[in-house]
Amino acid sequence: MDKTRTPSLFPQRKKQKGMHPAVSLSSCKVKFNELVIFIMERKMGVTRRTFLTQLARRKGFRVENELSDSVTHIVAENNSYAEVLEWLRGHKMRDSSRFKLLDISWFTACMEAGKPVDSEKKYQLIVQQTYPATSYTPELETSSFVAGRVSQYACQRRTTLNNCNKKFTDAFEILAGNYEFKENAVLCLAFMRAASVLKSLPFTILRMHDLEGLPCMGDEIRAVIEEIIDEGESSRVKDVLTDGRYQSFKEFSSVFGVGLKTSEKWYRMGFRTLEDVKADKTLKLSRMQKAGFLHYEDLISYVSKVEADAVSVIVEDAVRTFLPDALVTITGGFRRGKKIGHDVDFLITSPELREEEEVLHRGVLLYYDLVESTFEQAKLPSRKVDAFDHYQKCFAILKCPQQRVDTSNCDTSKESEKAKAKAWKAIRVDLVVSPFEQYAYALLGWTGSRQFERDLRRYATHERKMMLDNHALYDKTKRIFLKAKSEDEIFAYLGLDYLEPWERNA
Ligand code: DCT
Ligand code: MG
Repeated sequence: MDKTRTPSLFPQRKKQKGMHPAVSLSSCKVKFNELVIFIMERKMGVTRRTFLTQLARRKGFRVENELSDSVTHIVAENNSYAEVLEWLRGHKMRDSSRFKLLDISWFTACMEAGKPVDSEKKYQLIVQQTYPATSYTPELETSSFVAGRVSQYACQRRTTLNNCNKKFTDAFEILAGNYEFKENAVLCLAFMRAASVLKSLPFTILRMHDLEGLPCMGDEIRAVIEEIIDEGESSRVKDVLTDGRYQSFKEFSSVFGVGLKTSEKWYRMGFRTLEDVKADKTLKLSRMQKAGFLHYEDLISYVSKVEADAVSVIVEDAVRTFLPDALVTITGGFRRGKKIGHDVDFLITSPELREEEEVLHRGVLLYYDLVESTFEQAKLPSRKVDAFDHYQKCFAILKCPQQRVDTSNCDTSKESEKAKAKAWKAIRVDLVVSPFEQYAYALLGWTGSRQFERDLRRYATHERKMMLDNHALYDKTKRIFLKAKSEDEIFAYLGLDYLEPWERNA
């Protein structure tokens, strides 16, 4: 179960009134004199507040109905630090330092323990004051943060591109990449998950204490963080970056069409660099790899937003020639607000969609690898969190007119001179065609990030007994497919708060 949710022991709304006889202050013996609790009704409602008050009193806690001078602990639910302060000001309480301002999770922990638990940092409503100058954003100043409430699922965390912990997440991603090259899926995932958690934090980790209460922070992860805090860098990351095998795999897999299997094969054959590979004229390359080598320089340089927009125009024009009412949507990183990407992803649909194959048409494509649709109606969603979908899709390289940017006083190297001379740039484009009824699922699946998608499926399976993939959502309890017209509806079926695309950068 998701540990961050309030246990069902404390219902959000008590339906039957009078289940517990009213407990007055005098009828319960106070066992814990050292603290006096006040529960804020704001956003909680009177019924739930009464229920919690009575529960605490029965367990020997002193809970005041009014915000009197004797109160030491204020408990709030779904209120940010700023909201609590505002509320206190409205009640003529200017000095909030007199109280501990605590999240409901502290109260829950006390009830479970049957005694006061330490009001440690993870339960406190606080203003994060640890932003370094570079990542400080004023809107975060007023937000509240409760570490114990950070979900283990990326789909329950709002993750924007404002990463305050890049120093750590970059290191984790290098280590995860190395574990992937070594086919150690468990450690690869552990580092990816930890990176994803840190990306969602509204503050920078400055000391080990800051990790308290956060999910996915195992011993290996902590050791790396500790070293970076103490030494400024990780010796493990340094070792990986200077490791010959890692360097070769990194170089090999930078070629379009080269994955883990080919990298391994080339390494086993004694190749160490792409120059070695190219020098072997007997080596058989796939069509994709040949295109990858041919357009290598263009493809390893990032695609900018300006270029992505230009590609959009080309793709839309091309698709509309065949399907005048087609809906062409940018997905992937650009939909999540990224300014650069390794490719541009598109989802294409139309209420009129019949002959799909016409959509994925040649014309402007320098290379394309067409994958026909393999979708079967009424087939259950895949169980695998990383499974690929069955849409007709096309991994293509598109010939895109160079987007002129003023580089007059920048780079004058030979390479850039060569690039300027070329009127076009090769850009990797993924085109996916979905039937109109599956559009919402396809959009959600192709927007990413990968970690977000993995956790969304994991969440559906483990928390909701549902099966989700890029085509459908299946409720195993009710044994029905849930139809959705928008991403909103899918979040709602899963009982999740809606996350905007730019909050899915997990
Ligand atoms: N996707 C996924 N699982 C995969 C591959 C992709 O769920 N194994 C989804 C999530 C992102 C989307 O498809 C597009 O994939 P990429 O282009 O690889 O990712 P991106 O987020 O767009 O990253 P980049 O900016 O590097 O293109
Ligand atoms: Mg992409």
